Formats: sequence, structure tokens, C-alpha cells
Amino acid sequence: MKKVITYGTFDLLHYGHINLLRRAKALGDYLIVALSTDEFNWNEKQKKCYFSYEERKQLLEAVRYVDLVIPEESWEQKRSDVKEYHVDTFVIGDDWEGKFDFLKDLCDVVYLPRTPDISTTQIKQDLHVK
Ligand code: C2G
Repeated sequence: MKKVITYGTFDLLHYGHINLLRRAKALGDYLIVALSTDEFNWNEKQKKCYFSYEERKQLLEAVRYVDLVIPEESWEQKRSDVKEYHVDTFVIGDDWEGKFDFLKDLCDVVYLPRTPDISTTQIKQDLHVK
């Protein structure tokens, strides 16, 4: 079984996220999503999510491409996650190009083109959500 992992906040789940998840799953048989916790988002990414971790987790678990959702609580957990879950491929959008090459001794590292013209920030701005 070829296992793939990706990381993210996935707030206000949109088709850009789904495009990423679909392509990530296509690289293997089992997709793990390490979902940023509310604390990680606020402390490390200065993101205040519209949906809570539990709500974002529930949404992701309903996506056909996703097999397992685990919490992302620190920047440093990726290496141990890859080992613990016997991951073959790490995938993330190319806005992170090169940032996770340190994983290349453990697994394949794939940066996928982002879907243009859609983002959680844009949705909030368009809806005037703070
Ligand atoms: N994404 C995409 N196209 C978009 C928007 C997002 O392909 N239009 C991808 C991102 O590149 C990322 C995933 O969807 O791979 C989740 O996006 P975010 O929730 O913004 O994730 P981010 O905050 O970048 O978290 O440790 C890594 C971080 O947790 C990544």
C-alpha cells in the first residue's frame, strides 16, 4: 500500500483544496491529512480559522480522497510522521516549493501547482468575514 501525506489548515474547504487532495491521493492508495490545530494555526501561522479543528476535521473526513486525518501541532513533526505512518510520498502545494526537501531522505517530496484564483483569504474578503 502506497501511503501519501499532506499538511494544511483547510479552512472554509474549497475546490482548490479538493484539487490538491485529489491529486495527492492519485499518487498512492492511502492519503493522510495532517490538519493544523487551532493552536498551531494561531501561534505558528497567525491564522484565525472560521471553522474549528473538529469542524475542519469532519469536513475533510467526508472527502472521498482522504483516508485519515491527524493533528498537525508543530513544524517539527513531519519526519516522525513519515516514519510512524510509513509514508512513501509527501505532497503539498507549490507555494511551499523547496521548503520540505529535508524529507527527501525519508520519502518522495512532491510540490503540486496551486489552483489559481481561489483561497480562504479571498473568500473571507469577498464575504467581508473578519
Ligand atoms: N492549495 C492549493 N490551491 C489553492 C489553495 C490551497 O493547492 N488555491 C493547497 C495548499 O498549497 C496546501 C493545501 O491546499 O497544500 C492546504 O492549504 P492551506 O490550508 O492554506 O495550508 P497551509 O496553511 O499552507 O499549511 O506544515 C504545512 C502547513 O500546515 C501548510
